[in-house]
Amino acid sequence: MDKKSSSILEELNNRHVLSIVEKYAELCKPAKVTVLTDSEDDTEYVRKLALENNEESNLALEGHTIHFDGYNDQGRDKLNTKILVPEGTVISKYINTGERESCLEEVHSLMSGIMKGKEMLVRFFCLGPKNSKFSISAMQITDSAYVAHSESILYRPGFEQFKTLNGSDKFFYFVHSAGELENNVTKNVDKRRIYVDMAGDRVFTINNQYAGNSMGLKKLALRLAIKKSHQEDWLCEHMFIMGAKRKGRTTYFTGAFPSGCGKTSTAMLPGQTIIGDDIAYIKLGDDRMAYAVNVEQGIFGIIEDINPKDDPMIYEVLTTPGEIIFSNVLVKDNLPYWLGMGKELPGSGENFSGRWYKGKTDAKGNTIPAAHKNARYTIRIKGLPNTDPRLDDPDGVPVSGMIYGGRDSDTSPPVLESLSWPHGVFIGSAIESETTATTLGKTGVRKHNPMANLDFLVIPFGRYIERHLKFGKSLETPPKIFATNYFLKDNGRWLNGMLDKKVWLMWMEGRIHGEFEAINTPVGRIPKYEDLKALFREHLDKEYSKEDYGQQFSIRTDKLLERLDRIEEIFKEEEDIPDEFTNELTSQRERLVKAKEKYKKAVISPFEIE
Ligand code: SPV
Ligand code: MN
Repeated sequence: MDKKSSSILEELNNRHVLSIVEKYAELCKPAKVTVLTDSEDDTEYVRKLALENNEESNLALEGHTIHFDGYNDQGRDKLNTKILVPEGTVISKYINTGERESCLEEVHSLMSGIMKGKEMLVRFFCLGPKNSKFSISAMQITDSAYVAHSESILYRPGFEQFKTLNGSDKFFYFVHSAGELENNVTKNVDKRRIYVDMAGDRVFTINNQYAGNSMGLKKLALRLAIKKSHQEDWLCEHMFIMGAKRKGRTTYFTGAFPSGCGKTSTAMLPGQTIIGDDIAYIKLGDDRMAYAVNVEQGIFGIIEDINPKDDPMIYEVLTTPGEIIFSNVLVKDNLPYWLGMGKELPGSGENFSGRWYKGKTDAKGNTIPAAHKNARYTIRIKGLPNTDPRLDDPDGVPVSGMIYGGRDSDTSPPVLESLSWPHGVFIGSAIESETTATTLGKTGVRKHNPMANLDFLVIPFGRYIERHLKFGKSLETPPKIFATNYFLKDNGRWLNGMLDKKVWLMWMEGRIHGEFEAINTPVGRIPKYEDLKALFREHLDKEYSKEDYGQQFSIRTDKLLERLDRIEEIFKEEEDIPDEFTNELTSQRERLVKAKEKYKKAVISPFEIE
């Protein structure tokens, strides 16, 4: 460690920070340790280092760089992500755990000398806005300048805030190493480990580069924060935060969608404002309303299908100079290309498989696409044309609506409103989605994903649900809870256009302000045809037919009952599920069965419902 770094550390006057840095420098044996502050010079240092290391390369437009992750490191590794717990502890069948002592021993032994010849970077961040009761301090140790660079785009600087800790150990920390590299990507993916140490408020993550695995502040901190939220009675959610604009007012929504279900594109809908697209801390305000802050200040978004027609704003940003890290796209003549960008891709170039040409196959004989389905872009929110002015508000924004978005082709209507907060909690807990490429493994399998937070839960379902139920009760006016499904199909054909979600959002906004009537169905309240027709005309200049409405908003009782059976099966195996929740499930079933009898058919048209 050079003099400058030592004196930066001294400035913090925190023996916990000091001993962690010393411990991991000694264990990982980097050639050099560099400690960084919030200064622009230090940020620039990291940017340059990523280029010098070849973790990133410059693209044609000013500020654009490309980073590749290894061929087998293109999504979150669920199998090797473990929550460390004392021996004999089972959190849930769905939560992967490891015995704490032996896992710590294992990961520490794998970390021995892992940074040989590399530079260890130490950075400080603030999860949430600065000077806010929401926020959590976090220290990142990494040997990847790409990780450090991504974090300076995605997170608020926190060195100054660390000083205000006054020497306490109230912070999260993350130790990451990409491990040995081959052609600039992690070589030993078989030794990939992501161990979340709840008791130590820390995570060790090694032999990976994909940001969902490597970046401590994103999904790793989310897990630690969920534990904290349960100790302190608030909600820590896998949710976007956005401002819906209508009639000159701004109404704030949060939304939880499993990966690849339209979360970022909802948060970035044209004409609305964005606060965050991924993680929200939600607390009770002094006025007994729910308030939310974005934990992040940037977007690590899926780039597939971003094109001028469906996502005009992000497309514009991605094709304009400015600080952007592209990952796992196709690069040809220093320009990035991705799937679904609305133009023909070149037949060759460089991608996540190295030199790529059309028809190239991998070791297993599978055809390698031009760009990965989980290719991403990393940008700052500030500077986007639709940034909400309250992005950094330390008090957060009042939440009037919460949206749970699933992905199914044949069960749920495009939008519905829950009957109450507990019914909404039930709806959120029952989200299902077909798997996408954001995690490793097969795609297209229907998976249950409560509150889109399953991958990050570190406490039993029952307690998590109970927390939501209680939180609603503590509020004077709980947010209205809605469910969306953008993925209905008929014979393989999508029933909705990409931008139809704007109409659903406007309807939800209006419901919050008591402006539209709704139809009560067994599963919740749905829009009336005339209201949607007018909204389609006003916002998309589109004729919305009665036939489309009838098909989209039919109540498919059999399909809905099948889903209830699946959900019940899952929750039956969980301990301490609150009665209130079980009652919601039972009454939902009763309502569906009754409706089926009353209308004497399985699929009930919204025009028939009284
Ligand atoms: C998600 O998959 O939910 C993401 C990207 O937001 S990742 O960083 O991989 O979690
Ligand atoms: Mn996410």
